[in-house]
Amino acid sequence: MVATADLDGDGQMEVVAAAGREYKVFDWQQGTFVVIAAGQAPQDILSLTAGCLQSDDRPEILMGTRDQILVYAPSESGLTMLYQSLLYPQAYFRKVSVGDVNGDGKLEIIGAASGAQTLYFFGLWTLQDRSRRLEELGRVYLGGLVDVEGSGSEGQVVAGTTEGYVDVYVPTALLPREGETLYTVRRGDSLWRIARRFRVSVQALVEANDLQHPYRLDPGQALVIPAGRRDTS
Ligand SMILES: [Ca+2]
Ligand SMILES: [Ca+2]
Repeated sequence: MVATADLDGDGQMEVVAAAGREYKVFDWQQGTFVVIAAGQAPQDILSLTAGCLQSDDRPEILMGTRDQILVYAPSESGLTMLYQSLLYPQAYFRKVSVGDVNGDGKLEIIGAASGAQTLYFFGLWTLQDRSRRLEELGRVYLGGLVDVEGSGSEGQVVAGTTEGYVDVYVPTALLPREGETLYTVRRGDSLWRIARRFRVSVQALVEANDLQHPYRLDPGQALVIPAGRRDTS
């Protein structure tokens, strides 16, 4: 399978080809395709596409494997893996696509996992320590799932199933947006303490995460911290 993208920003497309675990990047030079980089993914590459997740003009290469989604970016040595999702055992990400699903102007990754029969949404997210991670933003179970295509507009995703193509309703209000922070709940945390630390109201936290009374938090749970008066000290 192949994907094309102008990885080095010279105005000319490079071609990324993948077979098994191996990938190669080809550049058109003096009338012929020349291999300029090659490498191996941790598992067989089941899907491949290009998209600008971090900025408008420098595309990343996205790969789906059996258990996860990987994001590669051009580097001196060819392609370097920048981000990887958590492991989703036997999910089989057979199609990856990009689209601005939540309408914040930033692209999300949409992964169609034929094994899990689930559409997963991922975004590059800034954590409380300012590092970035490829974070799951949401998921939709869809029986017979085989394909997905993100459209560039809010909430619209078209999925292919064994029955044909369907428009998928994505609960976009629950997907975090640019400017918000993801916080991973630690042992001993309470909503009140988290709200105080990030200088937001408890009510804002409850609404941003659609929490139900009595607001029990589990260690490891991801919370969206709404944009606004965040502590930047
Ligand atoms: Ca190029
Ligand atoms: Ca977006």
